Amino acid sequence: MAISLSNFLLPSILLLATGLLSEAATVTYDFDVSWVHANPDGAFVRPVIGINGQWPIPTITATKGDRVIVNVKNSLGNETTSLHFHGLFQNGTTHMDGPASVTQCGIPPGSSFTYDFMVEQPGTYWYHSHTRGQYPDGLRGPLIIHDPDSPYKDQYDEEIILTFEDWYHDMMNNLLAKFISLSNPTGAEPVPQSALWNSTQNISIPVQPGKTYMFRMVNMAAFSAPYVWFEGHTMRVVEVDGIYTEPAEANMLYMTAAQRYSVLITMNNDTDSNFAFVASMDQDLFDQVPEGLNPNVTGWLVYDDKKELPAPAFVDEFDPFDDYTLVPQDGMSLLDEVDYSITFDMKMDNLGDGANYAFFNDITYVRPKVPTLYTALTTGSSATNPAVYGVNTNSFVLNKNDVVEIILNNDDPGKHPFHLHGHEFQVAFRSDEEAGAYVNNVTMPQVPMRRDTVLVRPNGNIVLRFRANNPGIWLFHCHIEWHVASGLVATMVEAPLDLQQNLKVPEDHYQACHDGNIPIEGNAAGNTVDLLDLTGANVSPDPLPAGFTTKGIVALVFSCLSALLGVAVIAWYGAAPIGKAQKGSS
Ligand SMILES: *[C@@H]1O[C@H](CO)[C@@H](O)[C@H](O)[C@H]1NC(C)=O
Ligand SMILES: *[C@@H]1O[C@H](CO)[C@@H](O)[C@H](O)[C@H]1NC(C)=O
Ligand SMILES: *[C@@H]1O[C@H](CO)[C@@H](O)[C@H](O)[C@H]1NC(C)=O
Ligand SMILES: *[C@@H]1O[C@H](CO)[C@@H](O)[C@H](O)[C@H]1NC(C)=O
Ligand SMILES: *[C@@H]1O[C@H](CO)[C@@H](O)[C@H](O)[C@H]1NC(C)=O
Ligand SMILES: *[C@@H]1O[C@H](CO)[C@@H](O)[C@H](O)[C@H]1NC(C)=O
Ligand SMILES: *[C@@H]1O[C@H](CO)[C@@H](O)[C@H](O)[C@H]1NC(C)=O
Ligand SMILES: [Cu+2]
Repeated sequence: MAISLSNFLLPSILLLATGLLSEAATVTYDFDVSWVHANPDGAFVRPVIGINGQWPIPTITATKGDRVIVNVKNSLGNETTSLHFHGLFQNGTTHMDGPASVTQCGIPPGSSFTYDFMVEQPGTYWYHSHTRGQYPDGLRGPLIIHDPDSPYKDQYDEEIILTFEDWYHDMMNNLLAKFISLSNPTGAEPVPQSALWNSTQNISIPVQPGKTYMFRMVNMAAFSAPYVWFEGHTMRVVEVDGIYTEPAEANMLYMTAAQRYSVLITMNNDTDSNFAFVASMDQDLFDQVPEGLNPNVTGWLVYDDKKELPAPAFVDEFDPFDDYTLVPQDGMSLLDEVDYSITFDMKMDNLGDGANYAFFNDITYVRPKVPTLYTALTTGSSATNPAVYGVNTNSFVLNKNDVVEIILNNDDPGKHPFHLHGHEFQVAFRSDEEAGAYVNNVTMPQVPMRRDTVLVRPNGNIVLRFRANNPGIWLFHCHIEWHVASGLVATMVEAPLDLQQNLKVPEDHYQACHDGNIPIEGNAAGNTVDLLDLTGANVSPDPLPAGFTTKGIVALVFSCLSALLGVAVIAWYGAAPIGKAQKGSS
């Protein structure tokens, strides 16, 4: 057990003695993760990842101040797994954050692993697999932290959880293999077959006239961002990503993958009709819209179950609420003295294997041999040198309590939702699309919106700020699962020496590494002697051979398909050895 009983009881008793402890409880979940079958869109039965034989998987619920324990047994048989509790700071427990190869080893089939942490943040969260490309196969569910002191608790009668998902008929493993391959040089992402509300379609929510409901909406999609609206009703936004906001009226929201909104909706006073609510997937994200795709999923607010469920009216123009205008209810002002500024220029491009990858500053993420946290814990004073984590983890070392700024220039015509683990950030600036790189002459809001996942617009930029007040290893990444797989990930190594002093990793975490044959000491390559020798580290494929361009690859692939240029293909393979060869790097 991570926290020994006496360690845990002592502070509790102290709190009790000072009369501060009201009802802090320990909430325990036993999760046996295994394959089950499901058909959420009514069109196709497929294997999905369930918990305790069930799918959809359970909601994790706790109250602010509780301790949460999740005992995971991996019964998948053929895949490793891990769980991330999206949006929770894991303050003091970075080893419970979940990303495999970052803060833990993936849990191999047959192994068990305990997550054990305190929840101090009220709000709407979710949990999902953080092992390569796995959550869209079904391992994703809501996580709700109740707040006895909510500023809005007197303003609604009931709360309703509403999750959005995009749904693929094929399994992620197959889709990933096709996505990152020579035959997909443009990096076109697989398009889902359907959209779901609450892991199904056509849901009815019985409502009572005059009552106010708080809808906790979570976008658990792999890729998609829906426009969301309730016909005949107005939403009042009161929480984004766990941050209470000043109430803001909205008729339509745009929710990127991983974002959450709590909205208050007051029902009409009569029961004359029922009302549709709709999520319509933003088709700008799709390179090619397959014929027959229905991007919409509908549900109904049902005032009278004897009356019809009306089809939603078509909306011709999407004009969603701009989250950049939200004001946190606590009034926290802009962090205006920046200690450390990081600029990320992000782009998508091909590497020598012909596949398409995503880059921050020309680096595409490749997971290290040793989980980054274990490198931080075992490299002594060298832990403050980003080199020990390996080039392809794209690591940045942050000093404790510095104000950190991330400037992200999106040199790509796509929209991307960026997420930082371990923190919420201020969105100090967000440009319009096509604004190009950030220029330091803008006016920033005095009280900026805070959240943990934010959209950057096509060829636009964002500026995010946070205080490095949470020692740990925290990923910064695009929350489109395809782009995680193609490398749009960087690593924040926050106060590593502090971790060496204070963090105790429980034995079952190392056991998972042992079971999976993964080294737990030394630099990213597992070298415990010469910490700056990264020979053998995992690295990305070589760059394209000189003279090849994306266009060239497209032409080449087209030629392959028409089977005319077999000779050129052989030359191609000869010119560029395929695969993530493990070779020395500095
Ligand atoms: C929801 O309703 C639509 C329209 O009637 C139908 O095509 C679809 O199959 C339904 N979905 C499910 C899961 O039953
Ligand atoms: C793992 O097992 C599931 C369920 O039997 C199967 O559908 C899936 O294809 C398997 N995955 C791999 C990578 O073999
Ligand atoms: C949606 O699913 C959650 C659990 O995931 C459940 O608590 C909630 O009641 C469902 N909402 C509706 C409207 O059915
Ligand atoms: C419902 O009735 C209440 C009380 O009379 C009133 O304040 C409210 O505006 C009405 N709501 C609507 C949507 O008409
Ligand atoms: C989905 O909804 C949008 C917005 O109302 C509409 O324009 C579109 O035609 C709908 N698509 C389908 C297949 O119903
Ligand atoms: C900021 O600088 C850019 C590029 O130099 C310029 O186009 C823009 O007008 C400037 N904006 C303001 C508010 O000065
Ligand atoms: C983490 O806890 C420390 C000590 O209580 C506190 O100073 C810091 O603000 C917390 N960080 C976050 C992100 O909540
Ligand atoms: Cu992305």
